[in-house]
Amino acid sequence: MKILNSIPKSDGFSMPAEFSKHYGCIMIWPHRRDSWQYGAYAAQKAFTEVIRAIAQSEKVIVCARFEDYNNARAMLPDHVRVIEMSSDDSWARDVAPTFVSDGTHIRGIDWGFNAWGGLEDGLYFPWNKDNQMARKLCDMLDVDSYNMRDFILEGGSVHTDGEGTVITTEACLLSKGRNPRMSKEAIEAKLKNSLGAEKVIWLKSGIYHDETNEHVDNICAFTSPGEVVLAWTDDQNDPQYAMSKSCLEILENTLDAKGRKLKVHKLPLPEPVLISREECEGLDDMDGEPTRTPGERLAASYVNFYISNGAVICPQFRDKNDQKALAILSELFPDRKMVGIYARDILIGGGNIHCITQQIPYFKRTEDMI
Ligand code: KQY
Repeated sequence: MKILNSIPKSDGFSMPAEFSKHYGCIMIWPHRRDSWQYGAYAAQKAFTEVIRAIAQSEKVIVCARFEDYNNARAMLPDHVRVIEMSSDDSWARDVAPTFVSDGTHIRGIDWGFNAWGGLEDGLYFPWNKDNQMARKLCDMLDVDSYNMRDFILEGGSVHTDGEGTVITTEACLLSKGRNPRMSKEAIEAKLKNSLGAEKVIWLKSGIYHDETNEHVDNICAFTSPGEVVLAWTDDQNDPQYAMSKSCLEILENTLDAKGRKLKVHKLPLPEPVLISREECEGLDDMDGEPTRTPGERLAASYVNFYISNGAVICPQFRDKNDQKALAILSELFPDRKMVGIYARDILIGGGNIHCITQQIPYFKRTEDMI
């Protein structure tokens, strides 16, 4: 594995869309007791359901800490690979590499990770184990790794159509805790050069009360080139209404890199999901501040789905819109199975199914690889 200081776009590499063919998926076994209630047992069950669903159509590699290896190995099917790796928490989308491809080979981008805002408004300290994961995973896969640790970015803050367009949010990428000395123009140039893109669409905001400073992967996602889903509510009294409406206006009035007008499909939101007192009591206090308070609204959204080779794995909230969301997605992904997974125990941690997964694009393995 080489550590590269060149620019992916100049090297002919770009980020493929999530809906193109995968080699597999990386996930991390949940363990952190201030993220996952009651010792993370319920989260481990929910992660296992997600892993099983993804593993039906692609390889899944699960990183587990030394302390968790035996339990993870026992809970997961044989065809899921479990490897020992240190981590601070379990958000593979944000700490595993963002993979880029030249059509034959892949390389991983190793962004700087500071727990969604560092000492400014980050969510835990320290985060050094998470920050090392991308490079270690490239080493494990024997793919070269771009050293971009001087630029703070999480995978959940960008989506691409694989045809030159990237979508992100200003609320996240221009936040004070990430790259405060960079202008919007400089950040846009960095995204284009790293992800091999021509156009960046900047949404203003994401999902209300999303503690990542509103990652794009909870509000908007590409379903095919030129088509996106947008998390939506018709309730004008909900603070989410103005946020989603502003995204809609931007998406409807921007052309993508290929000059197409985007087709926007509204994906309804569930009723607000509030954390209960009992759930809060199951969260350890590790830094003198409670992670959550009873009645707090969680950032629930059906947009936080994962597209595997054979299925779309979508969070469910036991809400009246669960079936509606699956029906809309099944129209947009006619060749994939829809799998709904009850995801409250993932949501309590602060993200959802997309946030705990990172796809590895399809590539040809050479013989001397492990
Ligand atoms: O990508 C995400 N949504 C991760 C959120 C992490 C929250 C930590 N409690």
